[in-house]
Amino acid sequence: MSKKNSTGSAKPSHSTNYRGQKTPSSDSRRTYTIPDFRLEKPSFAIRQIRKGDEVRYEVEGDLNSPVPPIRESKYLSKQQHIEIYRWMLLNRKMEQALENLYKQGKVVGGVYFGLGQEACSCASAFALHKEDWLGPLIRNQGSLLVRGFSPRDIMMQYMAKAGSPTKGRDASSHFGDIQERNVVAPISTLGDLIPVLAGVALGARLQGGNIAVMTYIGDGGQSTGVTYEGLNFAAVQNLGLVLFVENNLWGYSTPADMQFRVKDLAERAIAYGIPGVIVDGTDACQVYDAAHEACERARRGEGPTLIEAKMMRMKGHAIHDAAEYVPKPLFEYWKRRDCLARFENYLVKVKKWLTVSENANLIADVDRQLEEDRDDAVASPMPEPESAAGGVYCEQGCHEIKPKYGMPEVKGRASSGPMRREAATHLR
Ligand SMILES: Cc1ncc(C[n+]2csc(CCOP(=O)(O)OP(=O)(O)O)c2C)c(N)n1
Ligand SMILES: [Mg+2]
Repeated sequence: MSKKNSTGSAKPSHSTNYRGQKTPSSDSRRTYTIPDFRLEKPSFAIRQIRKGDEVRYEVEGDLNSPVPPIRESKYLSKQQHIEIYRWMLLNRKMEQALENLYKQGKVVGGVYFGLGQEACSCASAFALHKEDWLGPLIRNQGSLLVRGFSPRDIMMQYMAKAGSPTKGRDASSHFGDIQERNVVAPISTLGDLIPVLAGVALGARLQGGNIAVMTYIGDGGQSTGVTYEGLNFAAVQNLGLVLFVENNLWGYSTPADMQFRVKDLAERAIAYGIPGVIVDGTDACQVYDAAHEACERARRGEGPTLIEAKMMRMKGHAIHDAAEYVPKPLFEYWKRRDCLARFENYLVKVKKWLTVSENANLIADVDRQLEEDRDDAVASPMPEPESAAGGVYCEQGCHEIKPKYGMPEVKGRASSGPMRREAATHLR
């Protein structure tokens, strides 16, 4: 029986300190840990300065701190390090090629870049197994490469060529592959990929297996209501969602400091009742290790993980945006922390896993592949005008859509009756 106080209510769960102030008793105090794997915790803030109609940003804080080393991976083999490095090189150089194609007037529409974020895209997707699923955003072109799309596919898509994944129907990265590569096409309505990917994990669960489903959301996009709904659903259902919150300090031209009050976006995991971790998004080893551990949890059926990857968007929102609102010292600070240059230095000089000539050969090989793919993409035809409406709407029966996951087989279930207890337990 609980003790009653003078007003007859149950004893409150706090005690009184020597000043007579009420303090929570130890059993009611909650403590949470958000592991932070970074080897450097940048301390600066971006301030908005307004003068009349003019708005600009200034950065305050220590911008001269030494560049952190790469953290040793607990899981990656030497060969896997080199593979990730190659994907990152391909990612960066493909985007440089796309920029040139745009300037030559060959790209239809805009180009979105992941400059500075290649480690996050490539090392995260590298942690997925074949049966897992990926839902990239438009900056995650590196994830698409790792998942098996070629630079040719991506360049053709940007040029809206007939042979592109969407046959010229879309001009940026809104394409996926639900048959072979298990890739959900990016959804531009920010946050909407989260419930979709949670649904994929639920579909797999209903088939009796737990898989990892990985998707991304930006520091801006994470404020959307659907982010909360999707992640909460995944948490409650214990679905294997691996959510990368890519905190690249800018959402279009709005600095992260003006978008949320929490210190770290990983803290939001606490409110969902799921693990949250922080990594340096410019360190491929930290990104991979966190992604690998989250994917393993997912495959064990232990539910979602939120990984905040901190880094910096090193270009404007898209090619039309020169990012003049970004304070120059911030670019200089993050340029010194370039994910590709630091990983190259780690492999060649620190670990000595690549000799200087092996590295030069690897770079030349990537250049060769990109040139071939680019020439092929440029030379390939545009769609025939008469085909414009094809594949947009379809008549019933004009092509077959094969579901990857069907309805669950439920023992003894009446054909249209409610799901019985045996099936419902699979949802836990
Ligand atoms: C629900 C929704 N609101 C607004 C937009 C318009 N929009 C597209 S990108 C963008 C900024 C996104 O910033 P962030 O999420 O930080 O991603 P980043 O571009 O930095 O990768 C906005 C506001 C959108 N696509 N979807
Ligand atoms: Mg952002």
